[in-house]
Amino acid sequence: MNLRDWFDSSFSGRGKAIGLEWDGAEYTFGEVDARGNRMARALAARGLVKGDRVCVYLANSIEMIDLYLACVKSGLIFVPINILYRDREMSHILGDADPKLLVTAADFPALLAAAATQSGERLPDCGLCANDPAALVYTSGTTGVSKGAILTHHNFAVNGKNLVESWRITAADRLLLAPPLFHVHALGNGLHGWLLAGCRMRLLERFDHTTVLAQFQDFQPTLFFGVPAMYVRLLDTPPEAAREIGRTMRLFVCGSAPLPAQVLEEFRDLFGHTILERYGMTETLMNISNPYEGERRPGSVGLPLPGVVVKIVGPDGNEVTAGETGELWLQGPNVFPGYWRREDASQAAFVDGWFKTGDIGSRSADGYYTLSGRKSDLIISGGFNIYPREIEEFLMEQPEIVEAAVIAEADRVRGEIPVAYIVWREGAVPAEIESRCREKLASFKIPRRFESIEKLPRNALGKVQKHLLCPVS
Ligand code: MLC
Ligand code: AMP
Repeated sequence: MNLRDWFDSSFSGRGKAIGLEWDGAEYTFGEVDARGNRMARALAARGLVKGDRVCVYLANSIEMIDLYLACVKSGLIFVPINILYRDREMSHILGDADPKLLVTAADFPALLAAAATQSGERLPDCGLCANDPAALVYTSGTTGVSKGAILTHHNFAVNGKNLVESWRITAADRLLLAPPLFHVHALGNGLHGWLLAGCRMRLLERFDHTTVLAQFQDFQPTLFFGVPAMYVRLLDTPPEAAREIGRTMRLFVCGSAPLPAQVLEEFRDLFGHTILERYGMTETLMNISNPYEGERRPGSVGLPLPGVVVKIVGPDGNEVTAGETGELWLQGPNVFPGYWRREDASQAAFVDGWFKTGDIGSRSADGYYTLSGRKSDLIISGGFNIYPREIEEFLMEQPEIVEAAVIAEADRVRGEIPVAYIVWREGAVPAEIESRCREKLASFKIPRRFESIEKLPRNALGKVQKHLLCPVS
């Protein structure tokens, strides 16, 4: 099934029901649908046709939803770009995705004005197939260069159906959505869950820990999706307010990075809810989830979602037995077909039809999966992925730096933060190194400390031994 048909059947009969709250205003599903149709016509008027890429560099907003719906409805490929990215990071994506249109906040008023002159009536059929790409979502590869994961209508539809059924999302829910729509967490789970279930959603521009409590109190959601850093922030909620929120909430879901068992337990004491932890990836959307009914096991990501097949493979390429550790390989209708225009990387990502996640974990005798690490030195900070090599390459472009290594350090709120170890050219330690990083890199990638070191520890083959610098504790 393609998403357009599915959204249409979800919209039908709900035209007058309030579907969206954004920036203090309410919108019916009929208005959300018509806005998408108008935007689709405005894009068509600019000459965009099925298969063209639309890069979108926007913070969460109703306009981002308009654009997503417009793309889905007309077979355009939606390419969200992390709003925290700077020119250097964006230019790679723009070159690679080769879009017909880039939409930023600056161009938005003109596009919106054009959309306002269009009809909101149902669009003509555009011959969509289930395997047509709906989005390219860029994910930093182990090489430091990001690759566009092609996500089809079918990938998103299967994922959405799985989540709506597994997490019992219904039209009666009230979803408070705070994570950024440029990642699959908010896009694939939040936006699709909302549209497929036909519930009411209040969209926030971002998770701001100073105002989110007031949002909970005012909106009284039943459903919340967050990364662990958000749950750590919510632990600061005064006990009485937390209990009050807990009374109207139905389900808190967490993912994108490991949720420490202690946070799950402290959260349960405070809010009276056991967070449901699940595991996903840009390339596969959601794979494994703790059950809605049944044991939500602290420290575990749960059981495979319907249709997802998981095997754990040891270093010799053979499947290991329960309790043993190895790399998680996956198959399922949620798994992406490959990377955009990267045949080499796509081939390297699969073995005999199995997608190699790069995540290390084990399965218990009763079928629960636990993740214990990653094959690459990927750092996940607040749910945002950071490939050390990208930062190291930038640092080594600085004339004062001989070499640099970036590693993860444990952080109470963000899980991990990047720290740089730097070998400086003699006598040169520029104070402005941090501001140079800030100018060129997304804020979450900026090393939180710069440690000077005489030389980097290397093994006999010359490979940097990062574990000797400062292990994540
Ligand atoms: C973070 N920052 C933002 C921002 N999010 N700035 C603007 N808009 C946003 N949406 C920046 C701030 O500028 C700041 O930079 C730093 O991040 C921390 O901000 P903070 O206010 O102190 O926030 P904090 O309480 O630390 O929480 C950060 C956070 C953010 C949790 C809100 O990390 C976040 O939104 N994470 C969600 C990431 C996500 O959705 N990942 C899903 C990937 S998909 P500075 O420099 O001032 O410190 C995936 C698959 C799966 O992984 O399984 O889901
Ligand atoms: P991304 O490439 O941004 O989609 O990030 C996907 C990665 O996030 C996965 O490969 C995991 O390493 C990590 N991840 C997602 N959910 C969890 C979780 N519940 N626990 C631990 N790691 C997770």
